[in-house]
Amino acid sequence: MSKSTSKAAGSVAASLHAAGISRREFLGFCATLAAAYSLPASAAQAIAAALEKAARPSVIWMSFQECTGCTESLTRSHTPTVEGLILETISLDYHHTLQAASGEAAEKAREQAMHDNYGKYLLVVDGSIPLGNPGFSTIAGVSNLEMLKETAKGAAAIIAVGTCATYGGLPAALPNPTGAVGVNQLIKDKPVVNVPGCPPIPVVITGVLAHFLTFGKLPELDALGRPKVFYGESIHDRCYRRPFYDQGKFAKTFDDAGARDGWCLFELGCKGPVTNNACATTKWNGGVSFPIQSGHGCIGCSEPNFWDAGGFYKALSAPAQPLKVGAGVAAAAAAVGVAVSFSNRGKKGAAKAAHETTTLDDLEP
Ligand code: FSX
Repeated sequence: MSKSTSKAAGSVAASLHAAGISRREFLGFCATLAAAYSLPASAAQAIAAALEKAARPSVIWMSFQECTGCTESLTRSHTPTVEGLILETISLDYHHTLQAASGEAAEKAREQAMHDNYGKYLLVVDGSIPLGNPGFSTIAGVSNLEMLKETAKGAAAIIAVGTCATYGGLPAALPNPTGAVGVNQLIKDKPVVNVPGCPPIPVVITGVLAHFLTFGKLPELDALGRPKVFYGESIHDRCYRRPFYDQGKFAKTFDDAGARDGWCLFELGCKGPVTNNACATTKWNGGVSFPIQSGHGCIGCSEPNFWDAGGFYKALSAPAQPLKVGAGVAAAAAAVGVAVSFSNRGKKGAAKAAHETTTLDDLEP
């Protein structure tokens, strides 16, 4: 957490310098950001210049009904990280889990940050808000709903982090005993960015913050309020096992020969085809791996109502028929692996035509 407790102070450049970040590392991050946002490579220099001049914005982070997985994801990924750098470049003025202050001192820090940065601070929320009873979840004796409304008033924008804050998440699983809802079901007069995932990918959270730092505005959102740059494609679209799906090669158990050879996990319940997220591209733990790469299907944790959308090990509707792929193509696909998964995006139309359309509605409750 930033040492600053009440005011956004200093520039991003000063903070990075103090953190011992080399120019080369910094430019590398800017190039990654430019690529993520589909900007030309030359934009990296402009991003670097903007970040170097940017004032550190005040960020107030509120945690409601959640498991702390979102904060764990962000802070325990790897150190030092670009994620960590971004945390160092903001003035994180309030965060229950990370701040040293407690009790009245903690609440005073929140009030001070709100007062000093009224209309300019970013509000990050993780966890859902219970509407069933104000006493279900409180902080310093204040209900989550009241605290959200009070803190949202002076926010420039709100970032809802995690599936709980975006759609209600696990606390909203049937029968939703606390009446849990997400932020954008309550706050209608402020821009709200949804960053779903249970938990979300660290670099996606920090990527949204970096976008705000760099461009002074929030990224382009899709119909569900998610940044298109990270949620624009399904995991299936970018999955390295995709060539095997297109060849109709599916693992039947988690330890059969197909599974060991990296065949598609669709029949074992993988929800990659109906889940929009960046796991297959940014991956986790510094780009080391992601669930499908470690042998488990995607559970669709960044989609609304994923917990009630059917069994994690129950397959989506099966392909009507495998794509007709010749032996030569199959051999090439096996040989070139990841590269083919990208080229296969061009076959998406054919794949769609040959397979039943699958949606979360296809899952039996
Ligand atoms: Fe929810 Fe996050 Fe899942 Fe947990 O804060 S998105 S239960 S990882 O912790 O809110």
